[in-house]
Amino acid sequence: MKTVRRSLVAAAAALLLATPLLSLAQDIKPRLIRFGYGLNEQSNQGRAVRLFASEVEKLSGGKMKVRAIGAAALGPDTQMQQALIGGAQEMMVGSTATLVGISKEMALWDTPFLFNNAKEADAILDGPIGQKVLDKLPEKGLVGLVYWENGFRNLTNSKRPVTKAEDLDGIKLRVMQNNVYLESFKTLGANAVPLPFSELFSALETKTVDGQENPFNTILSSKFYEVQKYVSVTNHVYSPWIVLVSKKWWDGLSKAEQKVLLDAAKASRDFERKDTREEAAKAVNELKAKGMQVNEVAPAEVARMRDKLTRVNAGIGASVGMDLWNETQAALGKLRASK
Ligand code: TK8
Repeated sequence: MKTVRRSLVAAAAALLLATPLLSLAQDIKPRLIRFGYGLNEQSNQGRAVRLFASEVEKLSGGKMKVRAIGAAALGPDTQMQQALIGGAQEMMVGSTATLVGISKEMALWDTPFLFNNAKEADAILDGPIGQKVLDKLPEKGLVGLVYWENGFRNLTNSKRPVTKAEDLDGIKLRVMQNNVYLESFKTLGANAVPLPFSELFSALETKTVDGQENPFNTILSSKFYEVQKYVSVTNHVYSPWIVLVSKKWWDGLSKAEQKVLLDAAKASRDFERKDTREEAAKAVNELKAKGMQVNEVAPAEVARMRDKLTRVNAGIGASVGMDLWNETQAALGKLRASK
């Protein structure tokens, strides 16, 4: 009798424990997610995509699988965005800057010198303003889950150290396919040319362009040191990456499946930012060891660049809407005052 009772209790307990698993099993179907990205597998982007993939597998009990496809094998950012909108691809991560053609509010993140440090970037991107910008995506056929850190961008070129804006004169500089970047570098005096990232290495190698700008991590992982001599520490803009889902596909997922993706995306964001910051801190020395000549830009010269670039701010305000622009400035003012 005693054993019967004990086994009954055990069975009841097992049933209780299994209930959430049962509902999970029903709500989560086998899914294959094609996840594209632009950098190579050894990059911070590649590492974070792998973390995302393993989180998705874990949280879905092995049912949802991520097939990570890097090095722009599914095309540059803009092409993958279209594939997501059309439903031919499920997910991607890429720059917010290349998304402005689809969702103009993204241009907010192109504002030169918007953030003074990563803490400000995290607070704004993960707060109500970042969410407001993400909320504009569904009407365009995309769902934005989280922002990752691409990072503060710095200049490289094969001609000369850039210590002031005037040094950019005549330098053919690749920029992302984005008007704010194009205007910003024209304003500073460079001969700015938009090109997809996937074509950048060979453009630098063949001297189709003389220079480019990207965070230290990317300069290192994409081996730009093989084709560029000078790094100038300008930190001219903080650029985010954004994890995107095809809305067509997302709408067909259960709430439980959507939660798996969002939770995994948040875990990947936290991992990615930490990993990227650790790598960035070491990258300058590695770039020097690879033979690059690194120069700081004097604060007074950075301030002059900044002044020149305030001209592009009016255009950004107009395209993202003055309400959003003013709200962002106010939030930053508040953050800075609370220090
Ligand atoms: C990768 C790009 C890259 C960006 C660029 O697909 O294009 O320079 O910084 O990270 O989005």
